[in-house]
Amino acid sequence: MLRLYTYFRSSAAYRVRIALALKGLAYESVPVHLLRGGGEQHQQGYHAVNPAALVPALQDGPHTLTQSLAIMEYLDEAYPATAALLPPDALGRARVRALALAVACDIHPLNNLRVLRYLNHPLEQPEEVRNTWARHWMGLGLAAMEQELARSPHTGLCCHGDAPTLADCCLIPQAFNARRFSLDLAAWPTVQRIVAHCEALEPFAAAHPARQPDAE
Ligand SMILES: N[C@@H](CCC(=O)N[C@@H](CS)C(=O)NCC(=O)O)C(=O)O
Repeated sequence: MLRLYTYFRSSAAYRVRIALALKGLAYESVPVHLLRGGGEQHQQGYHAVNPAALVPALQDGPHTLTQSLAIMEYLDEAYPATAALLPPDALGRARVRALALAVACDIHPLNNLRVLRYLNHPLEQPEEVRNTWARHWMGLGLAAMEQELARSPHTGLCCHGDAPTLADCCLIPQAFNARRFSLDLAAWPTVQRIVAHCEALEPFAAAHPARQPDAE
């Protein structure tokens, strides 16, 4: 049995929820509320699951996995009978990983909850500065992704070809975050087109924050 420690609005958990849905894998959701009572991710019980105090974490039987990209690649390798999240060729896999990492390493960490909170306290930056920071780093990263997606013949209905890959698992949650910070995706038409296409697919819709058992 797969068990996912998740928070409805966490974009890193959202990535894994999409991957699980694309692969048709059933799982139990264990919500970890990132805000309530100072954040359940900081409680000892959760530290035993993930010492980094971050979601997601995935348990597969006795094994606990962390880091959304490592989890998604594990699912792809451990459950090969269902939809592949990486292309069959080495160059294709490198491109998909590069797009996924552009989100997971270059965009998302600068806008994570604990980073934005640190701007508020102890750095004492007002809400407005914090939001400008978030929009700046998201915009810079999405602009770079737009250029890569628009120029490559490998871009299809999805980031790489017409079937969803790890890159789409990362891009769609990041687009959700961008909208939360009032960034208009129209500035990046290829990104916007791919996001619209994927969001209309049932596995992506099922993984959406609003459809989660802990949604508020
Ligand atoms: N690199 C990690 C990032 C995980 C991460 O940053 N998760 C966020 C939610 S999207 C979190 O748990 N934040 C809690 C906090 O900032 O205290 C991954 O891809 O799994």
